[in-house]
Amino acid sequence: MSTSTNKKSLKGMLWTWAALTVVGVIIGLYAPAWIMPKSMSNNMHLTILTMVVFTVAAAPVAAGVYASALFALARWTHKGDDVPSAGPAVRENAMVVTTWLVVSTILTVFLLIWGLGALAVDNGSTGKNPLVVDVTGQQWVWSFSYPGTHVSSPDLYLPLNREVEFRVTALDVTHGFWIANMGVQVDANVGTITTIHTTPDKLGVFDIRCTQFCGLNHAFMVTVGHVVTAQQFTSWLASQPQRA
Ligand SMILES: [Cu+2]
Repeated sequence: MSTSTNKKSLKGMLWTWAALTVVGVIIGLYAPAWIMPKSMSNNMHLTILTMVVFTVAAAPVAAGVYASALFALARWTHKGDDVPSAGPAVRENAMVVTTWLVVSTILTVFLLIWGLGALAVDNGSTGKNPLVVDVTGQQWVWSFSYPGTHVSSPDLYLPLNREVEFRVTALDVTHGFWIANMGVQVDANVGTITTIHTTPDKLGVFDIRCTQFCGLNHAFMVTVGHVVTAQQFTSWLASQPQRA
């Protein structure tokens, strides 16, 4: 393959790369909010934002892979009695190799810093009078109790805009406590209490599911939770039977 053909191929590949990058960025900006569960907490806003940032950052990389694969299929193939061509000599090209190394290093370090930062924010407590909820998983139900109130219920009620500290444990086997709408997911282990925080910021109902296979009825270990106003929460608590 001549140098001019190579240059033409490379130019075409760059245009394909640029076009595919634009497609990837558009998908990254709009798809997460559309595909992921509706956000009902501060954690979930951060989770969706993290998906957007990571997808947008990955778009040029994925576009590069697809562009070179498309060109390898379309151009750099053996035709008739031609001498097979391996395409442009990429590995011997210092600029291509250096650019690839520098860009992928910057991307990886950026994602690492973002990930660690998001994890710290996500797991951190604001320390402002959180509502403590004890969560217990057992085959195949969840139960919730509110320390200081003697209330234990199969229903989870949370007041709006108040931080919640879930203290999660299990009675029989390992379960997984998952509120998709709140970006809350943690294993429920026997004999161990694991805490996780969130602040609900939308009124409504949400599903609570188990994410660890825990036996025959694992798939049915699902219940409904409610985010209500502070006033509704107080009256709900008062209406519950008091356990000794
Ligand atoms: Cu399960």
